[in-house]
Amino acid sequence: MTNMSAAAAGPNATYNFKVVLLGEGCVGKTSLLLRYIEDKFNDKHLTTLQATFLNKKININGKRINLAIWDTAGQEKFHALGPIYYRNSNGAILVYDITDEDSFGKVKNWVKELRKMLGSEIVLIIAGNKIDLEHERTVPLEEAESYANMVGAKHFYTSAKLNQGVEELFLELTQEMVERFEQNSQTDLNRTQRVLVVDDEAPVQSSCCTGSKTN
Ligand code: G3D
Ligand code: MG
Repeated sequence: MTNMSAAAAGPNATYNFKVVLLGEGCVGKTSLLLRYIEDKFNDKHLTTLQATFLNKKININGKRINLAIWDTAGQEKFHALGPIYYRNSNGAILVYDITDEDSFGKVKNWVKELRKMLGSEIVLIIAGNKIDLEHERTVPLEEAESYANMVGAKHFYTSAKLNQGVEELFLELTQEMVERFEQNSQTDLNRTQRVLVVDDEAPVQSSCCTGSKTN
C-alpha cells in the first residue's frame, strides 16, 4: 500500500507524496536532490546530509503538491537499505551512472524489489546521470531506454553537475503521481457508483435510515 493523500478531490486539493532516491553509492543521488532543491552542486552541505527527507512544494495547474524526497546517508554503500526506507512511497527515482554498468545492474535489482514489494502503484523513473561524461558512457542508450519501457518506467538523462534534465525529471514524476492518484480515486468512485442505484423518479428520502430508526 502506498501513502497517497489529498486533502480533497478538487481544485484546492493538496497532494502529499513520498519519493525515494535509490541507486548505487556515488551515482549522484544526493547531487540530483541538491540541484533540484537548492540549485547547487558539490556544496559542502553534500557530505553532511543525513538520511531524511527534503521538502519541495510545487504547483501544477493550480494543484498544490508537497514532495517529501528521501535521500540516504550512504547506507546503500553497505547494502543496508531495507523496505523501511521505501515503504509508503508514491514514486521512486532509480539513479545510475552512465559510465558505470554495475550501477545500471543495481537499478534493475531495485525495480524487481519495488515491483515485488509495492506492486504497480509506485511510479518509477530511471535516471541515467552524469551525461556530461557522455564520452565515457558504458551503458548503451538503447538498452537503458528499452529496459525502462519494458518495466513501465520513464527514462531520463541527467547531469546534476550541468543542471540538465533535473527539473524535467521531477516534473514528470510529480505529474505521473498526480495522475495515478486521480485514476485510483476515479476507480474507487466507479466502484461506489456500481453499487449505488439512483432512481431519478423516486422521491428523495431525507434519511437513508427512514423507517428503520428505533430511537
Ligand atoms: P550518491 O549520493 O549517489 O552517493 P553523490 O552520489 O551525489 O554523493 O555524488 C557522487 C560523486 O559524483 C560526487 O563526486 C559528485 O560530485 C559526482 N557527481 C554527481 N552528479 C554528477 C554529474 O552529473 N556529473 C559529474 N561529472 N559528476 C557528478 P565527488 O568527487 O565529490 O565524490
Ligand atoms: Mg548520497
